[in-house]
Amino acid sequence: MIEFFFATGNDHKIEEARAALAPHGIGVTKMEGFTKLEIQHPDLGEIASSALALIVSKTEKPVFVEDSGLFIHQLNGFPGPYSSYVFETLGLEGILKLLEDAKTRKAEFRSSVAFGVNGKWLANFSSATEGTIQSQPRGENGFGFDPIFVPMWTSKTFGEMELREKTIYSHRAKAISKLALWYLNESKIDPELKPKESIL
Ligand code: ITT
Repeated sequence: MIEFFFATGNDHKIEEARAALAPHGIGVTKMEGFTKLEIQHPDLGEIASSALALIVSKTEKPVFVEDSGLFIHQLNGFPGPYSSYVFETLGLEGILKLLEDAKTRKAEFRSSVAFGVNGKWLANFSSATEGTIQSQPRGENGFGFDPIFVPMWTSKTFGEMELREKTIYSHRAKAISKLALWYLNESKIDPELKPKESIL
């Protein structure tokens, strides 16, 4: 069984990554003893790549980081890359207040995953999930903005979904699945993708 290491401080992300990678036969271990340094940048891909660069300099294991955010149309993409900070400061109520007279409640979650092995960054994968922001929070599941976000083609918030259902729609699950498909194909032809420690 292939095992990827996920450098994150968010245990919900670990659970979501496990659900997304299990169908591909890939397990997920939380990477301990690292610091995920996040630069300020409008592009999640840049944030993920620079965080990964530091981590791959310290391990040869197959490892990834994921950066994500909620981009609200009415607020010109705010909070975007600042989502974690805005969730901690304004919270759900603060965001709902900003949208009280909104002309549109459209929003999207974006995710960018950066992956490396044998001490090198190798690739980035991105995905997005469009939806709408509700006027009241609903549901106890998940984390962050889950109780106010309804993905397109459903009526449930992410907060009302079980993990398996969120995995169908989730920006993170889609980006991580792209990583899995790429890795499984490329590692057949490129020995550089196999962890050296597993070959020795
Ligand atoms: P790590 O950086 O340690 O991986 P984090 O939670 O700080 O964990 P981010 O820096 O990527 O992750 O912050 C993204 C924030 O965006 C996150 O804290 C949530 O507030 C929000 N967010 C991202 N994806 C979400 C999701 O699937 N459901 C709800 N909120 C989400």
